Amino acid sequence: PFLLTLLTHPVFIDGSYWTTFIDDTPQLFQMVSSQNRAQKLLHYLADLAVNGPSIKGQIGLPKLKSTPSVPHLHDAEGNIINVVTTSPPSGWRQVLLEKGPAEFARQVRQFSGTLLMDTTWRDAHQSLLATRVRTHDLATIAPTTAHALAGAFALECWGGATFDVAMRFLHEDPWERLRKLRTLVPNIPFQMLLRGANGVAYSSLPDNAIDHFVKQAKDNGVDIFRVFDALNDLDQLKVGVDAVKKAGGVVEATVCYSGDMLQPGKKYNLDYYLEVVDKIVKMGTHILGIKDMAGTMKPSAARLLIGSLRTRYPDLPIHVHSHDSAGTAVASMSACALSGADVVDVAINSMSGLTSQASINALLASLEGNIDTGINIEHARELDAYWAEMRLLYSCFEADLKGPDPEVYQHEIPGGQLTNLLFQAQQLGLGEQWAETKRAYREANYLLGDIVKVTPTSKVVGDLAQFMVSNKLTSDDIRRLANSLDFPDSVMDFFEGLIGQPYGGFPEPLRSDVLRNKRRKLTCRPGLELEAFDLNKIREDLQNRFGDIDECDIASYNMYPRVYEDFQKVRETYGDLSVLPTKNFLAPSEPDEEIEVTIEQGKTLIIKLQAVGDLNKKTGQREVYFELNGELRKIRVADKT
Ligand code: 3PY
Ligand code: ZN
Repeated sequence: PFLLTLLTHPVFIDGSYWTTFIDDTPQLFQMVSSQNRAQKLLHYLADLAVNGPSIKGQIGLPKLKSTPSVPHLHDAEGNIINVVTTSPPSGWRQVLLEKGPAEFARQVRQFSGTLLMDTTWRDAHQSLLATRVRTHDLATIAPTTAHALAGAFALECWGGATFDVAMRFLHEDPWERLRKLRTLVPNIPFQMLLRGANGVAYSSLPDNAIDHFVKQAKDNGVDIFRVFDALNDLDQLKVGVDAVKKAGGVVEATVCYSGDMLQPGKKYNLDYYLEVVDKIVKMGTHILGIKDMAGTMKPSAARLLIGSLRTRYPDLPIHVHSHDSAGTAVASMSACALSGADVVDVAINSMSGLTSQASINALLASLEGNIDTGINIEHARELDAYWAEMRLLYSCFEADLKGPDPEVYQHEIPGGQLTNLLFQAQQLGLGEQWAETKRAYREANYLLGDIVKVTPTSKVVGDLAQFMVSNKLTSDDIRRLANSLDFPDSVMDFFEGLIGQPYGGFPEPLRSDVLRNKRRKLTCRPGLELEAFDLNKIREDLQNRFGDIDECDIASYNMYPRVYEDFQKVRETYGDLSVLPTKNFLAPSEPDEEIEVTIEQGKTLIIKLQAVGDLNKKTGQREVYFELNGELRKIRVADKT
């Protein structure tokens, strides 16, 4: 019918289409492109109907069968706030936009209470749901969040693993996510997690690629950059810090907190942290970040560390991050707030606890009467109804973790990795080996010299632990046989120095035995050895291969060349999948279920799966029948089951 419309259009008949057709009748070309987009989406839905879920790491189907509903917020009189037609109250972002990073940081320090950062859109789902929360679900709750958390210091919504996972598994453009959320949340600063000289990748990139990436992040909506290095290697950290300074962002240079500093003989003790922070302050930062990625900062350690830093640096804003793996995050964040921290991290209740952050309402309850946070307690509670349903929608990515892990003070596995390793053990049916994996992780850490563990060093320790478990090797075996074993690549990279220099140096003779004559021993930061990327050439290559690309595509390609190429291929085949409701992205639709898909503002498709045809034994294909806006469509897909 569409072709017919086109050919019988008057401009075709009178021949004037040569010169003015596109200009005069853009609606027809929009029709071509939306028909095309609809067709591609039907292909995805047909494939899902025939072959079932294909998202890696997905086990089974979502527990929620409907679309989560958006809760209402109420004002002090009990009236519903219309979050779409009412602008959200102005927030800390307005201070930042009007006054700039330095004055923003000064005012954060001057705030009489303790501010909160909500991690629900990044670390919470990275830690609990394998980073699988999609833009669709973030955008749906964004206008409500802009109202409910208007007083928050920031929303952590980007960086860390979200960048890789968005493209690799969700087939979404992380930059589009950032821009979309930015337009919906004009009042709360956005924070991202930047892995220093690695950007959002797992190893060093040339410095010019980091500068280019950070500039795009800033220009597309990130305000505050939490920059860390996985070994607290300050040369590595400085690459990220300098990039943020150049881009004009708020710098939150961060020291990673490792293990329980109160245990006697710990390598990472108060003196260590004070020394690192002194150097970070000299480097220059708007805000100091303390990042407790395994949740091993006990309340008493929090009092000692934050109290000491507060005394030493009365004017420096301090922002603390932790995980609830040991079950103490609320107590620890509360101790930080009472010891003078300016900002602490929390997550919306249904996305908090376990390996995620402290629950926002639990922390608000603990601080009540003592410390102001600028957050409306009722609004935070009302917002939770959405995430309670959302958690069920993503249930197929959850590890079956039942409660706090008191062993975290021994194994020190970071939050996100803990659930990841447990999930893997459960899927392999090796649940009973879980205790052994944790023991091996602890041993692997000490073999490597008791290193700071967070992406990417946590992968080194995890890989060595799994290598030990699967080959039944003890620490003594590793030391004894090091010069004849084939270690995982990540372990080789670590010992070569490709991840940076650990505090106290590499363990010897293990390093020499592992490396033998296979790898060098780097003594400088790896980025110094990398040749700068030729961004003009990359731009030209990508344009030739993929057509319409922008600076953000270049930045994506620089971080993850293979993942970006695959992402482009999926886009070519299925179009923009981020528009599909999550239930229909993850699970085959029910017969006659009506799927409403808004492919652009004002353009909504109503799709109904009608039937899946019999297998054609000759072609190995099935025909899948849909109704698309009332018209019958037939899609043929290969049956791969
Ligand atoms: C990451 O690097 O992705 C982290 O979340 C570290 O905590
Ligand atoms: Zn974290």
